[in-house]
Amino acid sequence: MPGVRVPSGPFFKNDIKHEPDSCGSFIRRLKIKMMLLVLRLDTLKQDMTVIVILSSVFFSISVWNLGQMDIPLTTVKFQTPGGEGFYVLLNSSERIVSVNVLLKKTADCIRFSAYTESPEEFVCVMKTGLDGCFYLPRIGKNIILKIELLFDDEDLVGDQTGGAQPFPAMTAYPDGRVDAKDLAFINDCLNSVEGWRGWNYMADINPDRSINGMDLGVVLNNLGKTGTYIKNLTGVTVRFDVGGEKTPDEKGFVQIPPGATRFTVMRNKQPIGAMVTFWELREFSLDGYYCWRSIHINAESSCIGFILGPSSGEIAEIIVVGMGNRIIPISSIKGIGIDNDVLKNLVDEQDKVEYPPTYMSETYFDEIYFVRTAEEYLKLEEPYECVHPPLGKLIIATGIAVFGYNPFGWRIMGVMFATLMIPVMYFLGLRLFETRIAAFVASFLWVFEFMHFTMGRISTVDTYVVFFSLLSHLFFFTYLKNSSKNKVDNRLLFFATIFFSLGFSTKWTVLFGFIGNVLLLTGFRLKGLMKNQVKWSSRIDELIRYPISPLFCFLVIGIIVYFSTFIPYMMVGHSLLDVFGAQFGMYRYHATLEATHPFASPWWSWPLIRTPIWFYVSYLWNGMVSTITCMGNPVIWWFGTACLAFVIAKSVLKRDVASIYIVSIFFSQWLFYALISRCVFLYHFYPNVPFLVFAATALLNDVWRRSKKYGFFIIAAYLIIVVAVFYLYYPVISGMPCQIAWKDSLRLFDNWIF
Ligand SMILES: [Ca+2]
Ligand SMILES: [Ca+2]
Ligand SMILES: [Ca+2]
Repeated sequence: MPGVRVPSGPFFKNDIKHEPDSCGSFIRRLKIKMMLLVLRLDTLKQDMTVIVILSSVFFSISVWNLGQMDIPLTTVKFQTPGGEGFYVLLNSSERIVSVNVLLKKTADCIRFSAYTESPEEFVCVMKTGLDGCFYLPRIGKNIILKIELLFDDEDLVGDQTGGAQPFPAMTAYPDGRVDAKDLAFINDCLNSVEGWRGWNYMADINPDRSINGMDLGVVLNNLGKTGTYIKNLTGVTVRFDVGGEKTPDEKGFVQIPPGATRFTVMRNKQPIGAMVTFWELREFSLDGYYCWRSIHINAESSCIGFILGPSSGEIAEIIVVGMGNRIIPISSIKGIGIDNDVLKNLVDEQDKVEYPPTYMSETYFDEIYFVRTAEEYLKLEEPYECVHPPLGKLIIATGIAVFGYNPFGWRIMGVMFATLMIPVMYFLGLRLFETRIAAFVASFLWVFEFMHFTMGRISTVDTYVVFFSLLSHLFFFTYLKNSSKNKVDNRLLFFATIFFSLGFSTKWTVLFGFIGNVLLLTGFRLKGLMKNQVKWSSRIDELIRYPISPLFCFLVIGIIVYFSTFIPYMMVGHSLLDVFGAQFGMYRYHATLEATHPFASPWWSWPLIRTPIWFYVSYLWNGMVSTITCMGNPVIWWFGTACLAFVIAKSVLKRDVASIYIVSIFFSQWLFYALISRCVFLYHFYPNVPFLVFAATALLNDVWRRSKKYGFFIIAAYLIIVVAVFYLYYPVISGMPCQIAWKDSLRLFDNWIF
């Protein structure tokens, strides 16, 4: 590296020579070895070695549990005003804890009502006349009826009670004989009307919503008679007064059409008497993008039915979960007004299901927008998310194209770019401080920085933003530094502008840092011109010669780059006019966004890590949890923030270019957020975290310069603490399952919710 000052070899040798012998030969040998190790950082070959080692470390710890590659992918699409549905049958009646639905995509929500044959959902029982007719009870809209038994024997009319099993939920049901028990039952209910206390639908034999002498008369008429009920329900249908004849499902359930008030049970088109039960439906409304949603059932049943409300969406898989998180095998799935062949996709990939789910097999936080939009770009569908320019989503799409549509594929490009940031940090550190130890410290800290790690693994676009902005800073700073030595290299400015425009094509926020760079560049140039040029006109001429005119030319190229990232947007059927319209749309979105969020935090609180963002949680078994929080490594953030004071002092007192650069870019990228009224999050601070790292590096580098011996141990101690804290927090920044007690012990403040 030309122009880089490095610690010279003899300095160390002298140092080592003067060590007192009392240190012991082992420690002395160890010290010599460590010093030699550091000395090896002296060559470019060692630059690459350090970069490769640090990058490999980061890549390995990021990628090994990034996400599954084999996930349920066959889906069923629903687009319906409601009414259809399906039911799943189990091999036997089991205690069902929950049904879990893997939503592939929902336009709004998938709404449905679910039912089981559990006593908790039983509402009432009634018996039709021999003609199969009865009114629909006034027990709420959300009910389903079930045909239990049939009878075609007139002698059974009036047999309303006295039964034992198999209907544990019901207090009154027939036993096959009309006797004194039935008489007593009707007598008890006498003189009540529907809805009153003591009302029982079973007692209303003559169906007129009141229990009176007529009902009692029927029993008296048939007293002493016996008969047998028919359990075989083949050929049964139910006709409703609003029209439509429905066939019961395998368990006898029949959906009640809206507006119906009466019904008739039929067998082979002939009315027949029936005992009918009514069950409550539970309503659910689910939304999401490739994520699991759990429906609490807690019932004993061998069947679970789903009746769709007005819905639009796609479901990938459904599992039934029993006690102890066990996935209960589904024996079959049947449609209610839906072809059975279509529905098999809901239960065909049971072996690929991770339950309880973790981030390994589903989307979390803003992935629901970015993965979705990336997938849509790949399929040339209308992109869902349009509040940021397309480049970030196109990069995500590249990963999906190579590794397939799965959590690993969604996230791998983020890890790649997060890894590539390590060499950028190294070289920016080298340029800023001109020592290899500083380059090493900066890139080492970057490996173990929480936000860099967490944001690198989530499939959002911030990693690309920071990568491009850092690269842009690297070229800007090199240009600035060279031009202060009167070596103007416009190629550097070109790359600085291009990387800025790539960042700008991902998120507009890189503009803040770019403005900082341009102001700094102009300021430095003007300061130089104030010395050399006397007249203002010639100063302005010079200023236009550079940096303004090359910057302007490169910006034009940058604008072309920016708009070319919209080509895929045009490929899905948008005109150039739409592309311009999208610019205003994006601006309007951010300018008028008034949403609030429990994990939003004011800009000034960011360096303190006051409000980490809780990205994901899934409670597993045995007190384990998979949780992901987005926060900073406190040892880097708090120390780095404190070191900023040192850097500010150095930039003011010593006019040190590197210090001025760190301070200017840090504050230009940060203070812009003071002007923004929309709700902002800790991750908006991400582009500034490298500068906290550089602030910490600046101080450590100074210590190193003053005393190699103490510097070495102070730096080593600091880096060890950083790694130790990273190790402690690894489960909660990665989502690796850990004990809840462990996770809770890491919550140093009440605001640290994860
Ligand atoms: Ca499937
Ligand atoms: Ca009876
Ligand atoms: Ca009656």
